[in-house]
Amino acid sequence: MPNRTELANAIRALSMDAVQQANSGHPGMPMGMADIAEVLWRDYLRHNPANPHWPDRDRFVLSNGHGSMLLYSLLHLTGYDLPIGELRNFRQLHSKTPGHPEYGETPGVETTTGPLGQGVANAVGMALAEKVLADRFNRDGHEIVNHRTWVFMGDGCMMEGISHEVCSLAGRLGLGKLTAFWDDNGISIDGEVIGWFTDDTPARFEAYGWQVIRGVDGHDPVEIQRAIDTAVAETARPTLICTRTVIGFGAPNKQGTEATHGAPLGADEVAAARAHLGWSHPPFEIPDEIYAAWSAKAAGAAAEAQWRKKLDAYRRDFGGLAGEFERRMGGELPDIWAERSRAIIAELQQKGGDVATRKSSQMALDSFGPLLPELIGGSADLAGSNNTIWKGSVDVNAGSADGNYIYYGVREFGMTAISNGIGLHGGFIPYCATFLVFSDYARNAVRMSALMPVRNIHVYTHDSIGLGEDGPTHQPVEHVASLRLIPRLQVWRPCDTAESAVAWKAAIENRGGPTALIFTRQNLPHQPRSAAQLENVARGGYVLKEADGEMQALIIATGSEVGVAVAAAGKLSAEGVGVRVVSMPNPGLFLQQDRAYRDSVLPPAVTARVAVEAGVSHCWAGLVGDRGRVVGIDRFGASAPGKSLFEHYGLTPENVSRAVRESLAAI
Ligand SMILES: Cc1ncc(C[n+]2csc(CCOP(=O)(O)OP(=O)(O)O)c2C)c(N)n1
Ligand SMILES: [Mg+2]
Repeated sequence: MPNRTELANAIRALSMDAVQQANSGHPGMPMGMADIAEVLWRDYLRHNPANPHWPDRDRFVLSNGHGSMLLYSLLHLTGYDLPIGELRNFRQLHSKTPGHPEYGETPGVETTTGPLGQGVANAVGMALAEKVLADRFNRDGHEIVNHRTWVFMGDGCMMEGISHEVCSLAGRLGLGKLTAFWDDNGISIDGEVIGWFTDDTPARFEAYGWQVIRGVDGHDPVEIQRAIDTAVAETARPTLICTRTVIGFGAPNKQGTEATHGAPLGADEVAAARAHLGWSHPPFEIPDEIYAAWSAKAAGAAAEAQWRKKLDAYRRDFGGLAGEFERRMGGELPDIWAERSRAIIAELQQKGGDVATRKSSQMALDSFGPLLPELIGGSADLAGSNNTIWKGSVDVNAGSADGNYIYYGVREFGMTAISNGIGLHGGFIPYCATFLVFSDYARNAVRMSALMPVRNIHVYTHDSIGLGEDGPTHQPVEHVASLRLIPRLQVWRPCDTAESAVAWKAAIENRGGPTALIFTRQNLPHQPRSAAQLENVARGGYVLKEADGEMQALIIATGSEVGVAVAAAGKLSAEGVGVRVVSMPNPGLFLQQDRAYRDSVLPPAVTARVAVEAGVSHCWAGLVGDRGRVVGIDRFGASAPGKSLFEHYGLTPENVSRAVRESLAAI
């Protein structure tokens, strides 16, 4: 039986060899954290390599994702479907071993990491999801939800502000099954961190309400084991284990320096490390007895089988709940969803009413929410403004987590990345909210939700100058356009209650990815629609108002400008100009419709076109064409009542009609 050091050295060898082979990558962290990983993965982590999706598995997150070879080595050695050929192909096109761990690319990778600090935020979301799910489904003697979340983080994760946001909240929420390991190696890319990072990290985490285990030798398996035992014994607080390590451990001339962080060690140093570690095997060759000692296949299969037995017993006693648990973990919507959601949209269309779309959003939640116990949301301290609390909202807190509403505090980035983690965990449809202008604070987590992709509903209210007096700091101008730039992100800017409900429905049904829902602060007029028009909202753009008489021009509008467009069309009609109004709450989705549909909405022969949107104008150029005009806002807003700003910036029926006349004159 190989000893622990030899087992850890298998990680070191695979990591330095793969980086050397790729001539690119980060050997230092995997070599430094190998001993910690060996103890955690072989003695504690409950996982089944044959089934990476087993619901009650422990979650492991590599927040310092540059050390991806650590994770790939672990997955390979313990028996996941990640053959040695994939490690040889580290960082190559179409390999399952991308530069940083990517969700969906490699079996066993729970989240995409690399943007430092977000992994720990995802882990907080996963631990929170576990706690909420456990409080919902577990019954006396039937603990069907009982797993832990483990996360590795480096100095970089600690320095990133998001770690403050999320670890603070994790402490408040008492996430006792979350354990973080801080790779305290004193090094980041620019050198010894003493020049820029001298926080008292243990005291910081104690101040958050965490259990902190200080001064663990990250190369001593006995100390590591003792620390993990202490973490597991604590149920009310998350635990930070501070492990002192040597980056690049085992590379005799480079260890302990930034030289090992993100570059191949070089052939000479790799050879020297082999000699130093006593690892005599050629690259990518692992002796059978080391594979045997690492394999988690038998233990993993047994752990899952034992859990399945528990689930069977649960099903016998609580059949309905068991079915609900399986439905939710499978990501299926309730049977009644399709029919009821359609009916709800028809009812809201009927009901009418001039309301702010942020209120429409809440009406959608009030209607859809009772059908969806998996819906879990919150706002970054703007619940009353974002209207994220609906009549079925129940707070989640440390003592009782059986709820569906999270008070995230003023933590937009942390909230969004936590919400990604909840989505990744499974069993939930998460939403999170703030003012649209602060989507920038959250932006990289929005991007990550699209990159992975994971279902997460980003709710943004106060969507333009229309919010008024708070002024340009709070008035988004470029935000809708910039969200539309993120591949795969569905972006909806609805114009009234019915469109808002359709947008919510689409977001809920967007199982494979994220959606941004953009709502106003100010009231908007209700738009009448036929059943066929209502049906077409889901196509992202549709004819809202047909031209009176011959169609001479088109106006395309979104959100709060749809009412302006309708009024402009009315004015023009009175003057004998026939104008069609197209409402386009989701231009990206509209552009994915088939050509016949697109041409039926925007007939190519009609080249007099105006787009109107209270934001930057350039994204409409393609749809309006050479002869078209865009009424938008290509500068910052101002502090004044919203109505006067709409006039000041020319978002008026008069100005839009003028633009239509200009466009007509250009053809
Ligand atoms: C948000 C973000 N900023 C910058 C980087 C680039 N980067 C990758 S690793 C790293 C330094 C990390 O230091 P540490 O966590 O101590 O890693 P170690 O060198 O100890 O492995 C930086 C700046 C990144 N990946 N993510
Ligand atoms: Mg470091």
